[in-house]
Amino acid sequence: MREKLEQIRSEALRPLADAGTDLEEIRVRFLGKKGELTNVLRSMGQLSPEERPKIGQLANEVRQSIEDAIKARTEAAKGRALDLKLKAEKLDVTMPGKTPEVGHLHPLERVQREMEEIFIGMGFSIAEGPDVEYDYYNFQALNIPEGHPARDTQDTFYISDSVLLRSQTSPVQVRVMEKQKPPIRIISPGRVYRSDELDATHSPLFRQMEGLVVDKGITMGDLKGMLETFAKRMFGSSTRIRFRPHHFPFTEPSAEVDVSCFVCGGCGCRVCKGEGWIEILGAGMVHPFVLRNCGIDPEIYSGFAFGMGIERVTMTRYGIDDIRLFTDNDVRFLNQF
Ligand code: 2NM
Repeated sequence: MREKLEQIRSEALRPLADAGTDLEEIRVRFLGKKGELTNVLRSMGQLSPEERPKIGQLANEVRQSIEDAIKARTEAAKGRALDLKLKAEKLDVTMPGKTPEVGHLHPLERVQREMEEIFIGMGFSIAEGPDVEYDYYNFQALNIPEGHPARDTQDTFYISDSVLLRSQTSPVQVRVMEKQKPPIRIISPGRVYRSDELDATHSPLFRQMEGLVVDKGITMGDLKGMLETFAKRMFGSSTRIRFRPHHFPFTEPSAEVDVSCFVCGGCGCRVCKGEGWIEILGAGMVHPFVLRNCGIDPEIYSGFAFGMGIERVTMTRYGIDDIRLFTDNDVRFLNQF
């Protein structure tokens, strides 16, 4: 029996020296319920009382040595697995991080929001309306009847005889005046359409921001003061404004408004083309006919209105010389903002 035990010990330990051995298989084969060592222990009843404790002790030693060997092998295997895992998942904390690509607002959107903030700061609300409009709201209500020459300079795209793509955002203001009693203080930013040929300074689709204030006792002085505040906030605190007489069918009197060049301060440079002034908007006192068309009594109320192109303001602000850059989708251009 002694030899049998020694044989079990060497047979069990031999394969344990080999890294590929299945440890569980060894455990079951030698130490399991029907294992070889267990079989020997079961037959110990045949031994003499003197021999029994000695063989028992040896059997325990053999069991212990096999258990120890299996345990050592298990630990070693675990260590190896951990080594492999650590190697595979090695993290070099000194590596430069991957900067996530974060987009940003399109320059037109940015300038539009900046303009909105300035007007909101002066008590204006934002009004919106449909891009597809009735001829009535886009022209007739604004004192531009059929056959009026202003229809040529604001020629747009017609969906039918009476439905078109708006050529300005004034129809939004007509709709507000129809619905709301003065005081009214709104801006209407949005897309407008004109059947112009695309070139460096014209586009059949561009953005406008118009403004409208209607109340008792509103004067040209209110218009000037408000526009001056806007110009200073938009182009810098030393900016001055200048009114030049003009004609719009929907305002009387009307003016074109220039801002002093924010690059040269008025001396003349590349940005203002030597003028010292840059034209940025049109404005005037809302024509009494327009007020009346919208159900507002011009004997009681007066108002001013203004309109400007957002592309134009953005091009002036950043020295951009071609309106097509805004829609070319060239990231070399867009990433500069
Ligand atoms: C401009 C210039 C001058 C204007 C007029 C109106 C309305 F609806 F009140 F009559 N809205 N916007 C206006 C006046 C627009 O754009 C160059």
